[in-house]
Amino acid sequence: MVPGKKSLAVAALSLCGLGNAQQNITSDDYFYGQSPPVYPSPNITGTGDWATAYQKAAALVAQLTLEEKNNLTYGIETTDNGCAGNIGAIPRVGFPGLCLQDAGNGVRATDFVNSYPAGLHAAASWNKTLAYERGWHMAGEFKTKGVQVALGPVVAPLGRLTTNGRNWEGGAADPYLSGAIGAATVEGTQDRGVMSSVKHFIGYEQELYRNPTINDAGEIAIQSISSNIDDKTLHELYLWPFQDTLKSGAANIMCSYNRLNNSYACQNSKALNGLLKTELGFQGFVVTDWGGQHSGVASALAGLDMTMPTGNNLFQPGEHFWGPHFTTAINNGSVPLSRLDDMATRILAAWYKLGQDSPEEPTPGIGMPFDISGPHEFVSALTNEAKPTLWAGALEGHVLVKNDGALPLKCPKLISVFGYDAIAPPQFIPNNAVASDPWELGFEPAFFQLDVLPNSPHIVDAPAIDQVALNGTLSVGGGSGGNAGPYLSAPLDALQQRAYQDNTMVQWDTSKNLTSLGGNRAAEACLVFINAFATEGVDRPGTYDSYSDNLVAKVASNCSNTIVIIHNAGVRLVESFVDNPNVTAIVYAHLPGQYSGRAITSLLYGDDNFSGKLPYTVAKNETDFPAYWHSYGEAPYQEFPQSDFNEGVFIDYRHFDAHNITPRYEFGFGLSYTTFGFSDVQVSCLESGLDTYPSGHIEQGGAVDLWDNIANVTATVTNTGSVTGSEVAQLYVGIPGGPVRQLRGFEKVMLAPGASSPVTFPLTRRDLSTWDVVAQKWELQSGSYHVYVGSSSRDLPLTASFQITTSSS
Ligand SMILES: *[C@@H]1O[C@H](CO)[C@@H](O)[C@H](O)[C@H]1NC(C)=O
Ligand SMILES: *[C@@H]1O[C@H](CO)[C@@H](O)[C@H](O)[C@H]1NC(C)=O
Ligand SMILES: *[C@@H]1O[C@H](CO)[C@@H](O)[C@H](O)[C@H]1NC(C)=O
Ligand SMILES: *[C@@H]1O[C@H](CO)[C@@H](O)[C@H](O)[C@H]1NC(C)=O
Ligand SMILES: *[C@@H]1O[C@H](CO)[C@@H](O)[C@H](O)[C@H]1NC(C)=O
Ligand SMILES: *[C@@H]1O[C@H](CO)[C@@H](O)[C@H](O)[C@H]1NC(C)=O
Ligand SMILES: *[C@@H]1O[C@H](CO)[C@@H](O)[C@H](O)[C@H]1NC(C)=O
Ligand SMILES: *[C@@H]1O[C@H](CO)[C@@H](O)[C@H](O)[C@H]1NC(C)=O
Ligand SMILES: *[C@@H]1O[C@H](CO)[C@@H](O)[C@H](O)[C@H]1NC(C)=O
Ligand SMILES: *[C@@H]1O[C@H](CO)[C@@H](O)[C@H](O)[C@H]1NC(C)=O
Ligand SMILES: *[C@@H]1O[C@H](CO)[C@@H](O)[C@H](O)[C@H]1NC(C)=O
Ligand SMILES: CC(=O)N[C@H]1CO[C@H](CO)[C@@H](O)[C@@H]1O
Repeated sequence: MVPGKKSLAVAALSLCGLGNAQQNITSDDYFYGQSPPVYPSPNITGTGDWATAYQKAAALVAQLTLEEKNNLTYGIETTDNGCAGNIGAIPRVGFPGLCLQDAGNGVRATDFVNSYPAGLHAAASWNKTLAYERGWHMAGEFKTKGVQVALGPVVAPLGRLTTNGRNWEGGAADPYLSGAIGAATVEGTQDRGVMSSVKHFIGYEQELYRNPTINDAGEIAIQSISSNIDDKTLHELYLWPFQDTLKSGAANIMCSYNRLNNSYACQNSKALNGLLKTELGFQGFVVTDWGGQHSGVASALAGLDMTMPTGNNLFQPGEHFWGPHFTTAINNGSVPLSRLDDMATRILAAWYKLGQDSPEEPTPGIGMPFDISGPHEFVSALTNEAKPTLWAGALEGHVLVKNDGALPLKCPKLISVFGYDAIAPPQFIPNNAVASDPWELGFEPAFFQLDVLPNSPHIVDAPAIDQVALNGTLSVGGGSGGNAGPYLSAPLDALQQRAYQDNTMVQWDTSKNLTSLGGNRAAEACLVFINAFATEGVDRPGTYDSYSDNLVAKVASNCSNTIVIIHNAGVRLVESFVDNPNVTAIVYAHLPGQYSGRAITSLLYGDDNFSGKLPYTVAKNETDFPAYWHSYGEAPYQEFPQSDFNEGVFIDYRHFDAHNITPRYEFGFGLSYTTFGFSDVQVSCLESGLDTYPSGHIEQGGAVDLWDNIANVTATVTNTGSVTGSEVAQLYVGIPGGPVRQLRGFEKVMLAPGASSPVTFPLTRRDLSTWDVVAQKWELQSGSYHVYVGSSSRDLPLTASFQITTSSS
């Protein structure tokens, strides 16, 4: 394919005209027109706090030659600096280049860095301060290692698909929670002078068919999955968290692999020129996901600014899109020079805005681990100052969902420990650049019989894997979101350490085919560690597996105090054992990072209190979820697989509420060793000034008056139990005409026994509006707004309501 072919949306054909579908679709011409054309690509304007950076960037770009400007837009391959992506230096003007590196759990593919709790774990903490600190300390390590752009955080996938293999990287199946945690992460990261690359823009909700499938002749046989999303759903659900991170200053956005309304996300003009650069006023640059570019001229005109890892077509070797030859398209007028100027200005403005022009900025490049010839040999990013955040982060993402008095453990004389997930994996040797995350290190699970086969003919993008990581405790998921820390605290090791303190005896059997039940002595508590694995490149084959369920059943059959701990990289159903009277406690331990064992031990013994809440719904049955399996290519679209987001905004708890389905554990749920009471709900709402929108003034993040404070809800939380604990007070709002209720505020407070604290939830215009597809703007609704405050999406003891009247009604 030559650059520019299949570029603009030209014809408006509709899927409706297909009749009885006799004819298979073999050309993507058929799909043109489904994503509206939005051209030309908006220039950076330097609005808001981008003014100075924009001026500096424009001045530098004015000095650059065509080739130098072009060089800023595409990645170059190096063999010696270890970065996932590199932008070359322009020594003539003192620009040292950029290093772009994975990702969400800490610096990937190197040594002497920490392995942080995963995005899912951070979301389960519901602690914005902690998310900020996690971003800040992670970024310190990126900086020390010589990275300018950290390839995270993840706010897409949002978690539409229950079995998505990457839900653990972001993890909140709600745009408000995802946006709040994502925005705090961006602030922490960028305050440290490292750019966030918020990903993956947009509609990236399944791994199957995320990339084109190549046939034996080297041709593209199947195009990427198309996420077909209506305008209202896109705004109210999938764009929302991106908007929050842009408002927080995100300097970089990564466009995704999938197509959106059949147009590839990295050349979708409606998404990039329209939503991102016009409606949300984005000032920074858009980079492709690695290999996400599928055209040259078309992607440039649609708003793409940088391509990675090179300008070559990764799917058709020998062909190129951008790169050294892209200047031809500028010289012959296919792409206006002003577009290239804008790409270069956006990239350099982001660089100036983050202060990366400082002489203190480390040379780009992390160096190859243990490679003494590399530029950064033996650079340790490990510090004492990061430890409290790693520790708090590991603790707060654990969610206790069942406790029949089994926990906390009280100086037990004898405990038994079971399960493949209790022990450290057999290998941990991060001695080369490619084998330096758990997936590549061999923490991967062994194959065994799948319990639940996905409803798809084949998995094309990665080898099929099983549901569990059998080889040892799961502290992080697989793929580019994972990384390896300096050491790993496994549960059994930490429990043994704790036993020392109490003179406890520990029995264990972590053999894969449990052959004993811990000897002949009845333990006071039997701890069973199981997991639910997920990795990039493949969706999960299910959300429960009979191997682990049988393991729990076997232990519980002979132990009346069986405590189940699940390291889960996504939703994990528990129906086979949740009602077993011998299963006295269940913990969703998520993916805590390197302090995993110490954290769960401290929580099990009550040295620290549980304070996490589920950032997703756990159903009683998989059929209760609105979108459980991924979509695949069905005739007549088998070459162009389609995923229709027909459920609209009704994912996760919005779906369970709308259809009155009782979940096993609802969104927002989590127990503590203490109890909390809620009282004194009050609402104050502006009575005038509600019709001024839109003012027309757009800064990065969108129209500035979307962030006007329209109402406040206040309440009081009291610790009614006997130990100190933290509660996440949650605010849900029912907007007239919208879902029953949607999360619109949360505050986590720590309280001593008997203590009370006020909580305030400020509500913005956007929080209280719905997206009007005709007016193309957010609109407050006239009518009665219902307000709910409590400890989960279904435990909401406080209710109130207030009226909004707009003149348009
Ligand atoms: C369309 O594709 C399906 C599945 O590959 C095949 O069974 C069918 O025969 C094809 N129809 C036509 C008209 O080619
Ligand atoms: C996708 O198509 C829907 C339905 O026509 C439309 O509402 C929406 O704006 C389109 N979005 C994009 C990004 O093309
Ligand atoms: C971008 O700026 C250039 C230079 O001022 C101008 O020629 C071009 O028309 C602008 N593009 C848009 C879309 O405003
Ligand atoms: C542009 O990048 C290429 C590839 O790294 C390099 O060979 C060339 O010297 C660069 N050109 C300029 C003018 O810096
Ligand atoms: C201009 O150059 C581009 C890139 O090589 C090519 O795709 C396009 O066909 C050329 N256009 C003209 C009018 O020559
Ligand atoms: C594992 O357990 C199964 C059934 O419980 C049994 O049939 C099998 O022989 C066991 N394998 C080993 C190696 O003990
Ligand atoms: C069950 O536990 C008892 C102690 O309560 C022990 O004597 C017995 O051996 C255990 N059964 C098995 C099958 O391990
Ligand atoms: C519970 O455990 C006891 C042994 O402590 C055992 O006798 C009983 O059968 C178990 N019950 C179930 C439902 O497994
Ligand atoms: C869900 O329901 C189906 C059909 O009744 C059943 O086969 C399956 O085991 C159930 N899943 C769970 C987790 O109970
Ligand atoms: C919300 O509370 C803040 C802080 O107390 C106050 O400044 C603001 O005016 C309040 N807004 C409304 C709409 O009551
Ligand atoms: C939230 O995290 C911060 C930073 O780790 C911590 O200081 C604070 O205590 C946490 N908040 C609650 C309520 O637990
Ligand atoms: C790296 C590693 O130890 N992998 C092992 C995981 O477990 C399976 C099944 O027990 C082994 O076959 C692998 O060698």
